[in-house]
Amino acid sequence: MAKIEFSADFDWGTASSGPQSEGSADKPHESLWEYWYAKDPERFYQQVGPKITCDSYHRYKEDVAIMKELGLKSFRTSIQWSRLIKDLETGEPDEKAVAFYNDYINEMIAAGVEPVMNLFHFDTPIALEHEYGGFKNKHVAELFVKFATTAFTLFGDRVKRWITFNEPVAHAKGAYLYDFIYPNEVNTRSYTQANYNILLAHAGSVEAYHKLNLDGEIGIVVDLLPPIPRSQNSGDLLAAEVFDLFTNRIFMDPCVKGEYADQYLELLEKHNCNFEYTSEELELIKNNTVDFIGINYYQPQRVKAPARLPNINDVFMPDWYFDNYEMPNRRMNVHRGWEIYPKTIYDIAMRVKNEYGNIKWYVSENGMGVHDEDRFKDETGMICDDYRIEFIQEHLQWLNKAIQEGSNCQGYHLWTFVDNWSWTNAYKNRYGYVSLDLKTRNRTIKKSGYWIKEVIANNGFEE
Ligand code: BGP
Repeated sequence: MAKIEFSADFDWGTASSGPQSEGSADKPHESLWEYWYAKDPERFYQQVGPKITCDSYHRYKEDVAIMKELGLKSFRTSIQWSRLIKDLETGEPDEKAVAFYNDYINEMIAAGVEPVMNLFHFDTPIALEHEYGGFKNKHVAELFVKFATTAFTLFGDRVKRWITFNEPVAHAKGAYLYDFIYPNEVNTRSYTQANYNILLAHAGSVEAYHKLNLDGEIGIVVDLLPPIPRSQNSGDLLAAEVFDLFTNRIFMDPCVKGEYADQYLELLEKHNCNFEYTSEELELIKNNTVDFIGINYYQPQRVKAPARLPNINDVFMPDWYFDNYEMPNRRMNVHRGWEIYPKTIYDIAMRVKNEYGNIKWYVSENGMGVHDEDRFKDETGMICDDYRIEFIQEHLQWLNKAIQEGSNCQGYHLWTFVDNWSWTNAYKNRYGYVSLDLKTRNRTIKKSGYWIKEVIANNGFEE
């Protein structure tokens, strides 16, 4: 047996988000999710919405105590725009929210858990979606920078790691391209413009943060997914290239290198779906690259050339160029319907090293969602999630290999800490090191929680 060893300062943590863990108590505004659930509960698993979630708004002290017990070094959650900001136009904060986030952050710091604060986890205040069309409108990007500046000013003396957006592409895809997030539009122009405006909001926030001269760093979390083509045929290779442009390089290139890939801009031009921009905005993007990157990884993206060629009258969609490839005999997590393929985490790590200047990065999400985990309880009531331990172990082995080969990866955050509410899937898939009882909202550490405690204490594990 060989030891898979990580450095003593490797950042072992977990990730969640405000809208999935806090609950709605005391919020001055409704988020997109609260509004959408009230309007259309049928779209949510078992018709369960975000009103209570983990109730961390009231129970965060219990969460932090368990983090401390497990030895977890950091925790990413998000500050909800719709909670922190009372006046969305000026960025003036809500007093109750300021007190809550102050206490939450102070509690983490006192427990030796570094707070990693994200500013957007798919949760636009609904008023901004209705009034302006959300991120399709540049004014919303300006309002986001005001919100971010308020957060930096209030908490930047203690929060040393900031994230502007979590998976911006996923949000824009869901809301404006593929109809899985309210307002459920299907429009490639809306998609490219929203992505661009989010990039402006991001770059403006990076600029604002750096101007404040605080002692800390700022980055973004993306789901960088190197696509795996079905074959080396030209159609399959083109599928992979275009997928890569529209989902990975669309944020990685401007956020790390300061500009879009030419191929991406050429494709938009060719299909007449370019976004509106100015040269000053492009300067802002160029001058405000990130200090680090967070990368979420769950499953690989296999692609193939599309089966059907578009009709000349069709409106352009990026997937004119690619279809998902469901490779026969893939190893699956049947609960979530996602493939399990740990090697991709190594490919991601080496891509960051080779194509993105070996920028500092960390695994900001990775995890395994499973149904009905109560089935796996032992006589003490602990959920024995050996499948999760195996899943994490395999990913860590590949990650460790990449670190040995020079990739600048600084940490690993599991999705998630306590089982939380997951958008339209509500509580269907459980991901945590800690389980959540939906009746009492009580927390119980799972076997994987005790396992990671050992890993952290030993800086690794035996293979
Ligand atoms: C990521 C999101 C998280 C979380 C996770 C698990 O993409 O950043 O918010 O939800 O996926 O996915 P799901 O909840 O859909 O099972």
